[in-house]
Amino acid sequence: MGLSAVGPARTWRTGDHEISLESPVIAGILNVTPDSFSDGGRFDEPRKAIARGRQIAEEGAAILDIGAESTRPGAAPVPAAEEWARLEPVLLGLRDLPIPVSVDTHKLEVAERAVDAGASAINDVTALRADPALAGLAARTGVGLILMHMRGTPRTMQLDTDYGDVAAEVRGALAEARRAALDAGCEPDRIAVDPGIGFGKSLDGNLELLARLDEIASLGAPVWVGPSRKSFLGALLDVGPDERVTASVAACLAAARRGAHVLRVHDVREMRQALDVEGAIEARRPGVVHGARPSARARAAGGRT
Ligand code: HH2
Repeated sequence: MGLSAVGPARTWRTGDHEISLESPVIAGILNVTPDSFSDGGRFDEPRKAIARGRQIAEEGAAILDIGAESTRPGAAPVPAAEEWARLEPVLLGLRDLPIPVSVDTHKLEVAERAVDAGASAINDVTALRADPALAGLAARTGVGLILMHMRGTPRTMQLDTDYGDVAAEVRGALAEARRAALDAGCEPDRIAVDPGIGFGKSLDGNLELLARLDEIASLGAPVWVGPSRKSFLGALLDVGPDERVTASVAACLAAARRGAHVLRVHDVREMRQALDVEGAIEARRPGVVHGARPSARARAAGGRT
């Protein structure tokens, strides 16, 4: 099976943007935190964060996902004022970015300010458990909403990672959260779901969720997935976060084959190259009319590079 999205969702609307999901797209991660598990402290100066945000767009991401509070296992919560102080200069500095910006927050106050400052989507890792009013904000403003599954909070989530049937349980919880967003008035094609790789799951649970992603995609919503550099890859390969780039790309390709539409990654350039190669191969399968999105370089060189 190739990498054309297998889930029924075909577009995801976020604010004024409409993103085609005919083939998988990339959400590039920008953490403006001192303590994120992979890029903590690298972009916590606004100037550096703005430069990295622009680079992420140039490298081929369809969305920029900015976070100002780490959600790594055991992370301490950040007060809203502090979270907003980290986000504001970066959002304002990236107002003219050609791609939509999502903000990774579960706090209504931060989300409202982010939308006022130009964010097109809210990425809620609590799937409305922290503040159900986020759904009302998304409905009123038309921003996209990402509902991610997590058990408990970042402080407690790894204490209990046993599930009877992990894919069925996560699917059920996401279906419920999506229903709540619809009831609050959100339009169906603005609500994405995400199984929350690494959020209250064991190594086996993460692998099973990725293997059974088509069951999440059968909800009919755009599916985000974020295995990038996470510790289950380290557990498989016994390597630290900086050495998990190839593993992250492999996990994302496997997820895309099973219906993931939006791949949330730190390493945008590497992911883009992998998708471009897969897409070029896929386009040459007999009977496939869509799929290949030639790279910018190939387009500029008339496909002769
Ligand atoms: N993972 C992280 C944070 N936000 N959002 C979605 N939708 N899906 C994810 O898998 C996801 C997420 C954790 O990764 P990262 O942002 O790199 O680290 P940290 O939380 O330490 O800043």
